[in-house]
Amino acid sequence: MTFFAKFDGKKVHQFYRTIGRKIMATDNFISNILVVMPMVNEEGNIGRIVPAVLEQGPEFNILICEDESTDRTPELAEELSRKYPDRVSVIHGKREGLGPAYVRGFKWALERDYKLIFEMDADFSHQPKYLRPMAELAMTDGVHMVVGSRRTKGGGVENWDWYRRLLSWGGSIYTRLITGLPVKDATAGFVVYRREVLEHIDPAKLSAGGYAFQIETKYQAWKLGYNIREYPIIFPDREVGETKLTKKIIGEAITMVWKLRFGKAGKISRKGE
Ligand SMILES: Nc1nc2c(ncn2[C@@H]2O[C@H](COP(=O)(O)OP(=O)(O)O)[C@@H](O)[C@H]2O)c(=O)[nH]1
Ligand SMILES: [Mg+2]
Repeated sequence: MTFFAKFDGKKVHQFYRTIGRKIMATDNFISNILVVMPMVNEEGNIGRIVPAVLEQGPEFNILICEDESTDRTPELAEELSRKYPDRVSVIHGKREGLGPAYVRGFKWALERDYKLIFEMDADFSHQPKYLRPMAELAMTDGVHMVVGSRRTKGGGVENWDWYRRLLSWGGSIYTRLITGLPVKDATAGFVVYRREVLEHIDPAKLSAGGYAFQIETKYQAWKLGYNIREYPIIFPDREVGETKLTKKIIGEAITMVWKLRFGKAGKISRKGE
């Protein structure tokens, strides 16, 4: 690494981009997929979303990351893992936000032999029917990460009020303008990574609790030179249960992009280098 560090940032990224395409992303078999699904108070969704994901094919497995729910989610999750012992696992943690829940989930995934790792919400906004096409795209040559995108041709949102639309639209444009991240749906949370991407993302630099976490992971992957593609998805609003989006989470995202652009958080190198 010291050798490449002599180049300026741009060349380092270009170098990774080139090797990324040529060496690291040429294995095209779909196998062993883990869908990491964070949940707090999802008793109205958990019983339907888990089988709906498993139905997409025998390659799909689920890790439920449950944090301090006050409804029946923890018991229902345990029940499902007993019902599908080889395919559904559960970990419970402190309720610190989506970011820390995913960091725990990714660590769990990397300790095991999964080739593709998904991030997916439990509330059916991320529709299970997209899992397979996104996995297939992620396994094509030269692609490392696929973002289920509301802002690429063919994608969109359903049943959103003007406030959520404006927030999502403004958030994406703002993020791209300040950070330069070449992803149209910068705050998207339906994402699949090839395992090597997560192996090289530094969890110590993922500080955010909410949406900003989505920006941080995409930013790191891009800076490391991984090739990110967007797959169009239709994103209906949740029908059951309540959103956990708060003003605090929005505020965190607004300041995060500046930290990525100008602060230490944005100085990205491979983990341990
Ligand atoms: N484990 C865990 N899951 C969370 C936390 N906050 C939100 N979630 C889950 O993350 C997903 C997205 O949250 P949601 O409330 O739907 O956010 P929205 O889609 O932006 O309104 C859902 O599956 C939630 O249950 C948290 O602190 N810990
Ligand atoms: Mg949601």
